[in-house]
Amino acid sequence: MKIYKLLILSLIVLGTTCLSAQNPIVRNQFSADPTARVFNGKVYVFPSHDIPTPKDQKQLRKDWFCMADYHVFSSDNLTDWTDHGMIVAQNKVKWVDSTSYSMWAPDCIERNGKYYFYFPANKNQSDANGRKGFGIGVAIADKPEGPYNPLPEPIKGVNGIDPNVFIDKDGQAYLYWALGNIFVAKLKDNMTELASEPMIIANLPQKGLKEGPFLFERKGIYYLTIPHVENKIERLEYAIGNNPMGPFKMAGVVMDESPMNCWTNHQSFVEYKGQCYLFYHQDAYSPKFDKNRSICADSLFFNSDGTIRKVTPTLRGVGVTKASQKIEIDRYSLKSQTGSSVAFLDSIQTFNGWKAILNGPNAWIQYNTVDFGNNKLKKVHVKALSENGSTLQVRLDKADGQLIAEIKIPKGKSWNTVEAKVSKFQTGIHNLIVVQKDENQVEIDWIQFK
Ligand code: FUB
Repeated sequence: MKIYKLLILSLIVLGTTCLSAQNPIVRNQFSADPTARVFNGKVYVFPSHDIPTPKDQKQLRKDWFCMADYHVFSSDNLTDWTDHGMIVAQNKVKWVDSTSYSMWAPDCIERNGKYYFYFPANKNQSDANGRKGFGIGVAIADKPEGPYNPLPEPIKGVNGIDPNVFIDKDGQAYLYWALGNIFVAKLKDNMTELASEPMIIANLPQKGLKEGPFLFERKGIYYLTIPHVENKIERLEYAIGNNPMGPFKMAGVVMDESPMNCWTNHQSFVEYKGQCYLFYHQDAYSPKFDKNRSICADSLFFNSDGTIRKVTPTLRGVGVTKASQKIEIDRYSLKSQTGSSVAFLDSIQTFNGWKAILNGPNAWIQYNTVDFGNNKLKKVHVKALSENGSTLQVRLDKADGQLIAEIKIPKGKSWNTVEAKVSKFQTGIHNLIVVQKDENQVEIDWIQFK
């Protein structure tokens, strides 16, 4: 119980409640540009949906973004996500060029019981000013998961991508979007028309691409967050102000450039059950082609002066994992400096996920925040492979913490699910550590308690 108490204590000090889902959170398709919102007590994520370029679509660039529709996902524990299926598709919106595969970063907001889904896409006709390019459309639903009814025209007066909508405490709604600069305009109460002329937001970096605005307010401070190319690829930056239309002043970096070299990033911020989270994307399932991306979430903390503490992307992500679920320890929190690594189970079928590899005496890998519950779990199952056979120890809280099971992985060239006895069960939430006891390489897919 010690770690659990420590967790609670540190949360009290930070003034927040921390849950600590594995990244990436969508595991059966590519997903990018996540906008997370809390509706009716659940977190809903509205990402864009990357796909590999269909071979028969000769008009499309093979090295570019390819997106034909949107899905919405929800969770009430940030660990288990439900895909509610496709909500808007390019061939179902009257004004969208249905051969453009250009359904980029969306947003969704609730007003008076209606859900307004904003999305950019290429127009199939020029507007009154002779402009084609990207427009921003709205689809409306009675429930966050839809069905959504797309309006027949895009919003008049808006050319650009990456819509974001903010409703201030006085009820005024604002639409932000990007096209070289970051733009803002007031929205009418109907949420589908501009109520003011678009204005370029001043004082943002002049050099380097900026896009993907997301604005939120906390304790009277308005945070305008953007992906910006300061060097070679995008990083997440923010500016602060005391009005939703600015002026804003650049205030820092929320997340550095992707360690995996993913050229884009795209953010949203949400508070859920007292904890703030940053949703963003990387290219975890497609490390060689960064236009097929995957969304992630990590906890976010503020300093007492309102500045944002930089977020380091993790594999572990957020949420509590039940000990009775298959625990993918390759989404580790910590690992030994030597003898431990992670690799795809199948480098072609990357959605099969990853494996942890331990290769050295005392190599270990740690997965935090596992809930063992109150009822005694008697067995542990491990899916593992070891050509020469190996012994694993399962410990709690730290590499030399309480030993709860020892598992002998038999010699063999194929994967086995091996069962062992839990010798010392402990209730509550613990960090789980798997330690190798010999020098024979062992690969681990998952571990589960029964
Ligand atoms: O997903 C396509 C584009 O990449 C988005 O609209 C940008 O924000 C960037 O993430």
